[in-house]
Amino acid sequence: MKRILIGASALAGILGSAAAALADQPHPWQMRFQEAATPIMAQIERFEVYTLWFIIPITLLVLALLAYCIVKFRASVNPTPSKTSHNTMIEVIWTVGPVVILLFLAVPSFQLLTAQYNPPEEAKITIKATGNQWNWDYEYQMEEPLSFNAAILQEADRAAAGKEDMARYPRLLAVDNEVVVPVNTTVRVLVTAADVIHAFAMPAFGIKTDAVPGRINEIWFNAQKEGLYYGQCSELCGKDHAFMPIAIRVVTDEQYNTWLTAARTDLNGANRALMAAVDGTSPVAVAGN
Ligand SMILES: [Cu+2]
Repeated sequence: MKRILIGASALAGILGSAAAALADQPHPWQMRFQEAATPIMAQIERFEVYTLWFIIPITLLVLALLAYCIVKFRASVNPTPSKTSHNTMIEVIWTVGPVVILLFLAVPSFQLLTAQYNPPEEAKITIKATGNQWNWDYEYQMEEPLSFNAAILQEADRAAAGKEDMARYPRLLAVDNEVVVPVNTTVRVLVTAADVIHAFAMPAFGIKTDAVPGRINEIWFNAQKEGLYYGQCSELCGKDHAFMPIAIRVVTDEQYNTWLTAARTDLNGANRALMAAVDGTSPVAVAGN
């Protein structure tokens, strides 16, 4: 018995650490959101649960009323149907009730919407993301700008890129050049497109906005957990719409600064050095010891 318990707790530990390492990614049969990495996504999750407290009772109430009416007022036991057409009390209740419910939903909903558009502080980094058919251009807007293209990681390039770990660099989500940002930093993303409408979406950050040619949409995030996060273009944009993922790597300030300096002259080298630094100290490696 004791052995079973030890085995079970070891298994739970392994599953727990594996889950932590992969918390930033979608997984098969996922029913809920990816784990929140920003305060906004946490707020979205809270609002979703809060909304369910209204939706579920209302659905059950309507279902119960329907069932009651179907049984009680069926034709076979009501040969002469009632001619009742108005009831003031019921009409007041079913007008005032929904209004009150909508108010309870509207207030936190507008609070969330306001928070999504108003970063609590001036963004420290501004990155412009331009959607192309079918990849993304990124431009770090600073005195000495840094720009690069990020496309889906081709299976043939996996080994050369050092991205053979399928758990960390999943098929259809991994890219050749990730966006790199420091943890606990407010980042502004200016989203636009060069050809057709795309959409920049990062589920764990709670951001999704259209990338429209000739327009700039502004969003922001403040990732509070290091890791590699994946999103996808979320607007049907042509035949390779499903093949233009978005990958953002959240690292420490120090790792970010080292990467940024190196990336200006050698992006590939900077990415390789960062991967060695980050993947070497990952939760997976620690759990394996
Ligand atoms: Cu697209």
